[in-house]
Amino acid sequence: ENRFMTIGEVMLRLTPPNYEKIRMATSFEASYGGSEANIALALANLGIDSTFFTVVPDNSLGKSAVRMLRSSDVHCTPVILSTPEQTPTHRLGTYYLETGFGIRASKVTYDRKHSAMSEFDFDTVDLEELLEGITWLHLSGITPALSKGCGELIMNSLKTAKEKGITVSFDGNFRSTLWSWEEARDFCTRCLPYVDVLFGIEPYHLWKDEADHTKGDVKDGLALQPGYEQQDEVFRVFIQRYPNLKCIARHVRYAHSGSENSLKAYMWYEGHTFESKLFTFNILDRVGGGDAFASGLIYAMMNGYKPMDVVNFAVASSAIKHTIRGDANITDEVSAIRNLMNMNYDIKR
Ligand code: KDG
Repeated sequence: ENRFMTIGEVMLRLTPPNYEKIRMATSFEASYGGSEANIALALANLGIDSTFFTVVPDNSLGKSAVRMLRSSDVHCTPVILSTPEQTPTHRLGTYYLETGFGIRASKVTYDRKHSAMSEFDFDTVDLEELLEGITWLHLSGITPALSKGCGELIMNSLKTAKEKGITVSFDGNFRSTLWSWEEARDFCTRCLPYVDVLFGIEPYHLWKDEADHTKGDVKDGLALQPGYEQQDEVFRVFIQRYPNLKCIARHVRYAHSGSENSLKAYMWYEGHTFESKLFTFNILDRVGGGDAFASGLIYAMMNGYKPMDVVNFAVASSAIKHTIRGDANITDEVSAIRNLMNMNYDIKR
């Protein structure tokens, strides 16, 4: 049986209602987010045995975050409720989200410094024990950006997971307000040899050496939208350098006017590059789209889907998430995603 685990920070998310800007807001809607927590939630909702490990303060905020995860059947028994002795600042990381509308982009403001997770001393955590019985571990580039201790936790988890023969997925998830791209690149380069399934290589400049092989992919530090040939070439460069990678997936957004968006994905798997269908939809809440893509892909791989179905299921999962308020794809019917995956979506012109 598949047993999934992920490690990361769960945060309180505060959003002004009705697409208001923060300056206008007289109230905030409270929910919870965090890339890894979103994935744990999505997989639990799809019926996967899913465990989340984090540190939250032992107060109402921390406990509410855990309660929210448990209400979707995420196992949170390894969660550490930290006391003021363990983490003196004793706080739950928070982020404010100004939800974009049409041409106005969403904006995230973090208030997460000195959170319980980032201050915790993980030397006391027995990773062998934590990962016992787990078959798939997912990690992301957000956690190591929080503190040195969190970086070591992620690196040690990767090593322990490999020793135990656990499948490891990793999402680069670059957050420019948490660390520099040089720091992110150095960390990701160290962790890639332990990774089986890689997401979030969009900021090609994270691995500029590799990007240089792919002529013209980077302009002013930004990745250009690739075509099939170009993406295939990028994947091959990665595979040559990190032959341990079994799957690399990248989802690409194409913005249209208004709130309409299209999404497709490319995936390297079993020696080939697969290109998904293009899905076009209106956006209600785009935060967590990448996490929904990752959780969809993990679900499909765990269930032995054929490669084209893996990539289409992953994009369908992300497309659905864009229509759901909140960070996570809480769709609890696999058939809803499968139906979308099988629909003949094409670009509207
Ligand atoms: O992918 C969605 C995340 O960005 C959101 O849940 C918040 O984890 C978060 C972060 O650190 O940005």
